[in-house]
Formats: sequence, C-alpha cells, structure tokens
Amino acid sequence: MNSSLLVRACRGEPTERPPVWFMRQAGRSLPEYRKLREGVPMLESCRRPDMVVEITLQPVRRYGVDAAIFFSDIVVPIKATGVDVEIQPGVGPVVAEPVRTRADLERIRPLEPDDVGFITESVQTLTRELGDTPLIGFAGAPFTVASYLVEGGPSRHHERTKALMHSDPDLWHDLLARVAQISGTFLQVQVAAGASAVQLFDSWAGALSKAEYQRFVLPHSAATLAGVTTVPKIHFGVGTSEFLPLLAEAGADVVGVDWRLPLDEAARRVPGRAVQGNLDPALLLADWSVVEAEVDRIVAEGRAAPGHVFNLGHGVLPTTNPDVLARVVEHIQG
Ligand code: 1CP
Repeated sequence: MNSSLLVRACRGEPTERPPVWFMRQAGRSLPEYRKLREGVPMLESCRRPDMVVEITLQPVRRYGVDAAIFFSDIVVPIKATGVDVEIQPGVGPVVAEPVRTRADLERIRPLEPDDVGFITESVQTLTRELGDTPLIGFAGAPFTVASYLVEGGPSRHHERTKALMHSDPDLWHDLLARVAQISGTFLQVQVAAGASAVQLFDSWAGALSKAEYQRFVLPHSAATLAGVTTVPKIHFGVGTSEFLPLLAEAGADVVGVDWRLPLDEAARRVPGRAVQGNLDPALLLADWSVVEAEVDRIVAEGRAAPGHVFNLGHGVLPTTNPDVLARVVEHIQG
C-alpha cells in the first residue's frame, strides 16, 4: 500500500496528479447510505462491522475516489470507554453528563484496544475488500472532542470550554490528556488493523486564538499523533489558517486546509509538508462551470507544495448532489 497515490502524495513524493477523496464522503448525501441506516441509530451502526464495511465502501464504488475514509464518528471511542453519548439526528453528539469538574473527569477511563474490537474487525475486513484503495483511519482531536464533553453537545461559541481552559488550566490539561489517550489509542487500533493513513479532525480549533491553541491544545494533539509512527498523518482544522504552522508542528505529514486560504499560500506557511484541500463544499451546489474552474485553480495552486491531496475545505454538505462529486473525481482523474 506504500505505493498508493495517496501515500505518495502524503509523503511529498512526486505524483502524476493529486489523489482525491472527500471528507464526509460516507453517509450524508448518499441515498444508499440513508436507506441502509433506516431504523438504526448512528452509534449502533458504527458498532456493526457489516454496516461499517458497507457504508465505507459505498462512496468508493460510486465515485471511484483514491481513498476510503473509515465510517465511524469522533465520539465512538469515548462511548466505548462508557461515556453516555448519543448522536441525535439533526443535532449531533449529545453527552448526558457534561464534564465540568474533576469528579466528572475521573469518571472517564482510558481506552483499551479491547474496548473497540468491532473497529479492529471492521478495518481488517475493509482492507481486504478495498484491495488497492487505501483506507484512511481517523479520530477527533482532543480540543474538538473535549468541546462536546464540556458543552454537552454541539456549540456555536464553545463558551464553557473556553471558560474552563482559562479558569482551571490544570483540569483542562488533564481532560485533554485523557482525550488524547483515547483518540490516540483509537488511531493506533485502526493502523494496527490495516489503515494506510490517518486523519486527526480538529474541526472546531478555529474558535481559538493562536496563543490559546499553542498553550492549551497543541501539546495534546501532538501526543495523540505521536503514537502513530508507521503511516502518514493528516492534521485538519477549520478556520486555522492563522496558526497553520502549529498544526504541522503537532506532528503532521499533511496539513489540511479549509477554503479560506489558497493552497500556494498554505504551502508557504508549512514548508516541506504536503497539503490537503480545499474546495469550498458550498460551491458544489453552484453551476458546473464554477466547480470546474475552482477544481483547476486548486490543482494548480496545490503544485506549490511537495504533495497535494485533493479534498474539500470541510465535509460534504448533506444537500450535495452525488453526481457533482462523481464529476469532480472524473475531472481530476482525467
Ligand atoms: O444519522 C446520521 O447520518 C448522522 C450523521 C453523521 C455521520 C454520517 C454523524 C453525526 N457522524 C457521521 C460519520 C462521521 N463523522 C465520519 C465518517 C464518514 C465520512 O467522513 O465520510 C467522520 C469522519 C466524522 C467525524 C466527525 N464527527 C467530526 C469531524 C469532521 C467534521 O465534519 O468536522 C465531527 C465534528 C463530528 C461530530 C458529529 N457527528 C455527527 C454530527 C452531525 C456531528 C457534528 C455536529 C456539530 O455540528 O457539532
């Protein structure tokens, strides 16, 4: 699998074209996904290897993307340690007892690989079924996962999370260290079972200042990534252009870039690293001539980096027409 286009681009080796996959390509806009999920709660589907395998394969079959992303969720490993968390349709992860005190933190135990035997089984089956297509494993970064734990659910301003990090830095660092152990073990389990690369999602890190990120978050994202040593690591945030070099410093081979920053400028900010991105997912709803011009611009700007993995600047929106994604893949693969 080391010779796959994805792994070569991640390692900054020359490739004839960028590999292409889409964040949140599984689920979301696919009718075959919605059909399969009927009547099965999200987190239950993540525990069933037959469903995980099928949903992970659906976008590979439909789009012919150059990589599969493992179907799971960033809260699956914390749920596996016993945290009472559900994914409510139309809302997202909801935590029954939010974590705001040391006693709350002490209820969260470390993750053991045996807690997620269903992940090992799913990844092993997938890597067999995928053949030459590499599988990307993933986890949530400590800040993004901690935000759900502290807020109790999705949050616009992350106000309780920020208040906690500044008011009780010791508790904050202990909480993030615990989440780093859990997300780090989750990544290692996926790599041990056959994943060819991993991505750490810090979707909400853009809510922080550079100074906050450096002091309160970076050491824990670095600890999460440090346990992965044999496959390329992609580190992605939204709204993180102002501290992109810190995402690289945390231990990334590839820095994920949202749509706000052109990739040639991103490449200047993280010298020597590959970049991933960065088509604005909203533009997939525009006319094809617009999409095509954006894809061409991004492919050209990506050449400024040692490696470029074509992707969106954030996840596929649920309103996206799958045929447009298929056309983007076709256009890039030529
Ligand atoms: O019923 C459903 O279909 C639930 C929707 C759904 C799906 C399909 C959720 C709930 N999670 C997932 C799968 C998922 N989540 C994947 C695998 C599929 C793929 O990538 O193709 C991945 C990588 C994630 C990661 C994830 N979950 C992130 C980071 C990526 C991102 O988009 O920023 C985050 C922030 C979550 C939390 C989450 N889970 C689900 C929702 C709706 C949310 C976001 C809620 C919020 O706005 O806070």
